Amino acid sequence: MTKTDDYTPPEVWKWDAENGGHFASINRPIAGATHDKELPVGTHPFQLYSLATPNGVKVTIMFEELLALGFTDAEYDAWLIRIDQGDQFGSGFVGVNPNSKIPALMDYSIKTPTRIFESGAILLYLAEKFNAFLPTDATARTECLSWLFWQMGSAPYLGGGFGHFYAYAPYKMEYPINRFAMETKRQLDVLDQRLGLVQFIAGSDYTIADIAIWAWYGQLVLGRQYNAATFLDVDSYQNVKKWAELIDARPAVQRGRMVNKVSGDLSLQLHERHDASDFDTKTQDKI
Ligand SMILES: N[C@@H](CCC(=O)N[C@@H](CS)C(=O)NCC(=O)O)C(=O)O
Repeated sequence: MTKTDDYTPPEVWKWDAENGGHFASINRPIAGATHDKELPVGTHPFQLYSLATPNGVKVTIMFEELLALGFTDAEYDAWLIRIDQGDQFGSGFVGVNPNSKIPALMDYSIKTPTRIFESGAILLYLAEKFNAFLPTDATARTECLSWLFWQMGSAPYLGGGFGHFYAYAPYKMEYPINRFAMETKRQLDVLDQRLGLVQFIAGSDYTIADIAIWAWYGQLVLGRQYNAATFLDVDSYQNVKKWAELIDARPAVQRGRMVNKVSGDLSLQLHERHDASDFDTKTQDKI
């Protein structure tokens, strides 16, 4: 194994703002707003402040699925938060999510407008509010929530661990890449074994657990994350792959993926979403 042993931690860690890496310019060891900036508010009951990362698309997919089911009260405005430009540190955004991370949601449909942050909490909030994509039977509901929380606890090893060291760190380091590739593959095997037994993660129905897990692990096996499909041999997880393709084909998933997207094919980028017709008229190839 390649070993780099030229670093000895100092007695007390100090912030080195110039430490390189993909997110060096936005990472900092303190919380709170860096500047005053109010958030825009549109006309719909829900105001979403987000970006089409895996955590972001969980919520836009959920909204599009709810609207596809006919829940007109799930209409939403999706505003773009450019995390590479520090929008998550504006005072308005920090008011909705003190953790300064997308996605963040305001529900104005109730007497006391309510903020919801953390993508898993947002999925659960919407599922309970509309009584959809969450089983009502107690055992099935518990299974669904176990997998939802599994995703929330597991994905940081995939994103913050594997993805960071494989794709974003300023140079390649064998030890962390090995450690997090092993954990990511173990997690894929957990899913592959589960999906060998059931059609959807929580059982026979498509739920918020599928939406959350697909956003990370489904997109990983579809080759959309970190350019790592070959390295992780994602084709060896055939049950995950078939499930991922099934979900990928859902029209609401395809729409949800477009919202707040700022990279790739221009016809699939809808920077802001304020109306269902925006998908036909406001993608980046048309404006
Ligand atoms: N556990 C959080 C994670 C959210 C998260 O990490 N968001 C990232 C983008 S995927 C972000 O906003 N990063 C900006 C930053 O770290 O400053 C959730 O699921 O909502």
